[in-house]
Amino acid sequence: MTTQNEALTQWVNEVKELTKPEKVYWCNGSEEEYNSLIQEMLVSGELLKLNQTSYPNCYLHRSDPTDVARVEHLTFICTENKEDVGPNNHWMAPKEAHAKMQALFEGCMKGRTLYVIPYCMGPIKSPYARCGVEITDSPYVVINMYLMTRMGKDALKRIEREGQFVKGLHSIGELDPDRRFIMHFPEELQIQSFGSGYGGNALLGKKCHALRIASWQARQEGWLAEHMLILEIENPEGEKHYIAAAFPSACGKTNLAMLIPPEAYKGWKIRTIGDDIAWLHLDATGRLRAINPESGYFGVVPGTNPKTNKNAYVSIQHDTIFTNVGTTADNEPWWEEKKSGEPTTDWKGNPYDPEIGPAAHPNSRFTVPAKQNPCYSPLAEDPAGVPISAILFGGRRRELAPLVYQSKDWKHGVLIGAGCASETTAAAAGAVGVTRRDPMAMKPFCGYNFADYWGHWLSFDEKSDNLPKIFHVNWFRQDSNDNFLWPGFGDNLRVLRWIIDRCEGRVGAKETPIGYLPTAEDLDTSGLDIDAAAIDSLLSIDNAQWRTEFEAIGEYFDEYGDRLPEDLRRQQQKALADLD
Ligand code: SAT
Ligand code: MN
Repeated sequence: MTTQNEALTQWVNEVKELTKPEKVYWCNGSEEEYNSLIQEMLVSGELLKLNQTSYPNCYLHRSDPTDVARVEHLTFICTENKEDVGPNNHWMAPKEAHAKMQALFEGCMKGRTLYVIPYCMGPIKSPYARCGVEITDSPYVVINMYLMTRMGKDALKRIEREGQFVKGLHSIGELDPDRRFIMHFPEELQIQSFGSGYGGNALLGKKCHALRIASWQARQEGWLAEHMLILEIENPEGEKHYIAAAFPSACGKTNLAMLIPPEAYKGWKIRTIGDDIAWLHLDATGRLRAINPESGYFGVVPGTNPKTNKNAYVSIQHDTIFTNVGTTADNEPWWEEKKSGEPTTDWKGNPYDPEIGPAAHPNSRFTVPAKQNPCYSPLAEDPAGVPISAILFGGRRRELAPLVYQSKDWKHGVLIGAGCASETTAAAAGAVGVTRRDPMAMKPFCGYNFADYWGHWLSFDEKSDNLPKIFHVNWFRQDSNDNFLWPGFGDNLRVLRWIIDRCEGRVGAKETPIGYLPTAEDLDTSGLDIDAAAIDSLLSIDNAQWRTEFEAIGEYFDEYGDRLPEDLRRQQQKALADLD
């Protein structure tokens, strides 16, 4: 396969000159191609066969132990003007970044195959979908891109028709943490990633393209590229709603998107449109419509079991790539909280010893085609996307944030999103469990200055009077003994029910200084083993704590100086005044 597109041909030739691969291979995206890459990787040892009787077509990849998560401190946005990336990003001048990357890429593919992967983010016929081409020397990247994106022939055809595509250049280099950079050039629609083979650092269609570059384009073109799951909720009467929810990495987006209704909710159905990224566009009626740019899930493995997420558990019984899990004596994949089997080997390939650490890395992942999900919604293929009724923001907060509250209006909702904070997780290298600001769950992913981003969000208020309602949820409240107050998982449907009832104006709420909260009667807790005191903590607010919070949010906004939208500052000051 080659191409009619001159810009693409020229770029591939330039990269070939620079990186000096032994071979160049154009991916067509066929199943045969996928299977033959798997065979090659089994021979080279990059993949290990798992038990083919109990886990047919499942394979294990062990990363370099120093390369198991995103590296935010090595991720840069490179624009002419430093102010354009804001204090929320690391910046490097494009010239300097190009020189640095040029030196790293020089000859880096000697003896290796250069793979050209044309891909499409979003349903191939969707006007909202966007294409890119990733060049990589990692067959692991190719097989993951096959599962996560629409890649190959059809994507290339679309690129040839449209002429425009995002250029992503990736090499695993020597996997040296000191020679590792993830660079984004939004003004040139380019991504360059060197020195990591791991997920978000290497599968360039995902965070690099579909969030960092796309968020930049979305601002220019009037849409939104967000770190959100998309789910369909159908009540027993057959009424359907679509909800988009932004939570940081490893905070339960996949679990919520695949929720199984509890016993008491017979007749309710949840279907998944997406579990990580949403692209949102206003339609002719002023509704926000969402597509999922991805076609697979790259989900956190530990904690997945038939109780917490049966749909994910079932999805990963076959045709799945596991990265950095442990294994059992009969070579099945094993992870913490799997609730069956015993590990014998850990994620590094050493004999399992609980004294040394967990069997599976806390950020170990499965890669699986979305269609293997028993509750996959065929609407994930709809070129027009789905109309969103409610947007949820949230994160992990052991204190402060109640179970759920609704914003007073759109602009107040933008304040709620912008003020979000969450405890850090193993999805990124660095300390875990530290509370940090993570506006709209986009701290690691917004490709430009958050001040401009919030301004962009605020601007939708003028563009439509048919926007989704905005809510904040927190499944992670704990008591003083570190016990979770809310059961979570399937029972989160009780909260979603209140949310859609609010959208339809058929359930009550009490007005508080931070927004609308359900009363104990408004939220269905029937049949739950939860005492009145816990419900009270989940559904009430402490004014003094919230005053401290909004002061802290104000200080955080100060970092954005003059660029902070006045409207957002007004919202923050009003929120503070409302608490007096
Ligand atoms: O590695 S990824 O960035 O794809 C996973 C995540 O952090 O959300
Ligand atoms: Mn994510």
